[in-house]
Amino acid sequence: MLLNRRLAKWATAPADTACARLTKNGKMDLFNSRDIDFNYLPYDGTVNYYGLVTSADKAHSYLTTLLEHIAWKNDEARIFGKLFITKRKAAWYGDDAYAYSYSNATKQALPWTPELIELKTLVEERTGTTFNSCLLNLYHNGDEGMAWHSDDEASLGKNTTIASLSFGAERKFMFRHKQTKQTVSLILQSGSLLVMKGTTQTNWLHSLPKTKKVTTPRVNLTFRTIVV
Ligand SMILES: O=C(O)CCC(=O)C(=O)O
Ligand SMILES: [Mn+2]
Repeated sequence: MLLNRRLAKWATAPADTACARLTKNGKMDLFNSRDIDFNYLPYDGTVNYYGLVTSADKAHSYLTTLLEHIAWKNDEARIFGKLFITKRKAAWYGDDAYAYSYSNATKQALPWTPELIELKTLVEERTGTTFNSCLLNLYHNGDEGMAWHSDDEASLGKNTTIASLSFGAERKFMFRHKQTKQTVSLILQSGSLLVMKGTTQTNWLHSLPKTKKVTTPRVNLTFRTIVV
């Protein structure tokens, strides 16, 4: 039943169509266009997938620059009093030295790098939303992923909008409703943008499943707004 519903969802998801359009500054934009208003969640939240927002060449060069210039650190999480060090690496940047706490650990935001400012501007132009911080994750290969969680920390406020940009290996991304347990999956391409908003974080968990099929790195940036 769940599988059928999921397949039905895929069947109704809009396909990419190649086209040219003019951007705000008058440049021709040759990337794929899709119905960015399509909601991948059936209820209780909104997830829009914008498809590719950079060319493949640019996505590759952002991956290389971010791998080199970001202050990557292994994440620490305290679960039932026991300290776990993740294989995945993370970094936290923002307008101010915001403190961000999750999994019983606190991070102090670093000042934006030039490429992060560039990407923040791109994401803000595409989404029409402003952000003041960004959490970056580096998955070296498919052995690394992220467990089910929602980004519902008090510091993000209620009904927060999170914009997620991906570079590198294509990975499956999943949502699971907290009550009904219904799942929705999509593939995040290199250079793509996904937006989670409305009541998504209240009602749905999300995860990046591990996979033996992926042997190359992926960097993900989630632009966020800290409100307190
Ligand atoms: O890597 C991803 O696509 C998701 C990362 C994520 O969910 C998070 O940083 O909270
Ligand atoms: Mn998350």
